[in-house]
Amino acid sequence: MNDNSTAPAATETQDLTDGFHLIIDALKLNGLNTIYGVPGIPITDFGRMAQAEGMRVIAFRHEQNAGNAAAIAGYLTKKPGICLTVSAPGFLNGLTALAHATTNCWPMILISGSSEREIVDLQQGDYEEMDQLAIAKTMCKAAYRVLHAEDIGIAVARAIRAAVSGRPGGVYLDLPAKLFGQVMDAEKGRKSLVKVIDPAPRQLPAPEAVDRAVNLLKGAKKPLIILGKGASYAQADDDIRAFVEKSGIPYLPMSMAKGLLPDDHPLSAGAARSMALQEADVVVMVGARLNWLLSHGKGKQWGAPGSKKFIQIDIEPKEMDSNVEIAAPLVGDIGSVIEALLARIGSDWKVPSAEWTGALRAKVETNVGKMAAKLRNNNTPMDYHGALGALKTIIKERPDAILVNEGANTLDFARSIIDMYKPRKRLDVGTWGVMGIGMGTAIAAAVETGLPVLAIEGDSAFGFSGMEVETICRYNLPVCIVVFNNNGIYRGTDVNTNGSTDVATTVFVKDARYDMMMQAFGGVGVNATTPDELARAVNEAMDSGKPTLINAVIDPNAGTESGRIGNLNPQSVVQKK
Ligand code: ADP
Ligand code: TPW
Ligand code: MG
Repeated sequence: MNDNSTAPAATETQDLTDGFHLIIDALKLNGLNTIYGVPGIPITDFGRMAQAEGMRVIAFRHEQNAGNAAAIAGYLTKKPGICLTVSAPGFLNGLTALAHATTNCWPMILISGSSEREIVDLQQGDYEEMDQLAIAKTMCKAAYRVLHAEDIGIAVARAIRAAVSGRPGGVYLDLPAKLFGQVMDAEKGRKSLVKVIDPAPRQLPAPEAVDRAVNLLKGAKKPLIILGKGASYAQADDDIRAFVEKSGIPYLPMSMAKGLLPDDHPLSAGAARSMALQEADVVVMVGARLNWLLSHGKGKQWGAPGSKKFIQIDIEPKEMDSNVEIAAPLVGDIGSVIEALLARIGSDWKVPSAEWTGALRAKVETNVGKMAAKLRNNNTPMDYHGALGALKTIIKERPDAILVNEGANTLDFARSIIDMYKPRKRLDVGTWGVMGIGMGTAIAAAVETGLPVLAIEGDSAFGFSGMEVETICRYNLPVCIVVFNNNGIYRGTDVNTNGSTDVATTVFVKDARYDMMMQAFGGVGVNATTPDELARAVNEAMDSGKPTLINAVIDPNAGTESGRIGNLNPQSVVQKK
C-alpha cells in the first residue's frame, strides 16, 4: 500500500504493521541491534519504538559523535554501525562521520528522516527542507531513498550489502516522514523483509596472482610486510599472525593495526620504521593504502628510487597502481588471500636472512632503549613522555582495554610510545586525521565490547566532542578520559603579535580544569600533575569502571607544531615589513 490516506489506522486490528515497525524488524532481522543517534522530528517515535522493541538506542548530544560511534562500531564488528538523525541539520551533522567511515573503509548506515518529497522537490520551504539524498550521494558508497513501506525490507538489505561487501563504506538511507506511518498488512510486511545471506562474500585471489606474489617474495632479500587497518578489520587475526611467523618476514603496523600482532613481537619493525622503509626490497601491503600516511609509496622515506617492488593485498581492484606500480596485485579478501599464501609456505620456504632481520632487530632495541629513559621522567609539569610512560605501563598491564586517541602531539607520541598487544584495541583519527572522533569512538567501543576504554585526548581534540561526557555518565560507561592539557593546539605558548587583547589562535584558557566537566554530570574528575598521580587515577578508573576524566597538566612548551606532520603546513614566502 503506497498511500497512507487510504490505509486503515494501525490500531484498528492486530494484523497491521507500519513503516516504524518494518524498519525496526528489518534491522533486527539482520542482527543490527544498536542505534546511535539524536532524536527529533520525524524520528523521535522511531527511536522510542526501537528501544521498546529491545534495540539499544544510544542518544547523543550531537549527531557527529553519534555518527563517529556508528563508524567505529562498523570497524569493530564488521556489521554496519547505524546512525539515526533528523532531517537537514541533523543529517548534515551526521554526514561528516558518514564520509569519514567511507574514507576509512568502514561499514556504516546513516539513516535520516527527511521532509516530504513533493515539497522538497518543488522547493516550497518545508520544515528542515533539503534534498538530502542528492547531497549524501557524493559522500558515501551508496545512497537510497524508500518511499513505500513494502520496500523497506529490500532497502535495508541493499544498504547492508552495499556497506559491508567489497571495500566497506558508508551508506545513506533516506526515510521521508510519511514513510514511518504507512500501514500495510502485517503478514505481507513480514514477508517483505530480507535477511541478507552472505553479506560480504569471500573473494578468493586468482591462483596465478598468488603464484606471481609468492615468486616475487621468494626472490626478496629484504622483504617487509605492512599491516593496515584493513587487515585488522578483516578479523583474520590467527592466519595473519601465522603468515608473519611462518614466513619470518618483519612487519610494520599502521596506526590502527598496532596490536594485530603484539608490538613487542620479535618480528615487529615498528621502532625501526625508517630503516625498514628505506631498505626493504619487496613490500607486502596487507589492507593498507599507499596514501599520504605512507608518502604515497615514493620519495626519500622509501629509499633509492626504484628500489622497491610491491605486493598488495586488497579487496578493491582500483587500489592497485593508485600511487606506484604494484608488481603483484592480490585482489581478494584478506582472510582468503592470507590463507592462500600460507598454503604456499611449506618446508622449502626460506626465511629472510639474519642479516636483514637481525639488523632491524638491533635498530629496534637501540631505539626502544633510547626511549625508555625519557619515559621514566617525573617532570612537573609533565611532558608527553613522562605522562605517556605511565599510560604505556597501564596498557601493558591491561591489554584488553581499548585505547582511543586523538590530538596532534598527543596522538603522535601516544602512537609511538604505547605498545598494543591485541587486535583492534587502538582506535584513532583514521585516514583523515579527524579531530572530534574521541567521545563517539569511546562510547561505541564501550557499548560494542563491554571492555574498559582509555581515551587519550589532546585538549583541543577533546573539545570537538567534549559534551558527550554527559552521555558517558548517562549510560554509566566504563570510559576513562585523559585530557592532555597543554593549554592549546600543539603548544599553549603562542602569542598574538597584533597588539590586541585577543590571544593567539592556537591558545586556550590557561590552566583550565577539564576534570570538572565530568564532575558536573556525576562522574569522577581528577587533576593530575605528575605521572604517579596520573597512573593512580587511571588505574582507579579502570578498576571501578566509573566514568572518569583526568585533567593531565602538560607543559605548554612540550609539543611541536602539528606534531609529526608539521612538514605538511604551507609556508608563506612573503616577508612582511
Ligand atoms: P591504513 O590507514 O591502516 O594504512 P587504509 O585504510 O589505508 O589502512 O587501507 C585499508 C585497506 O584495506 C583499504 O584499501 C580497503 O579496501 C582494504 N580492505 C578492507 N577490508 C578488507 C578485506 N576484508 N579484505 C581485503 N582488503 C580489505
Ligand atoms: C575536524 C586540525 C589537527 S590536530 C588539532 C587540530 C585542531 C588539535 C591539536 O591540539 P591538541 O593536541 O588536540 O590539543 P596537542 O597535544 O598537539 O596539543 N578540524 C578537524 N580535524 C583536524 N585535524 C583539524 C581541525 C587539527
Ligand atoms: Mg593541546
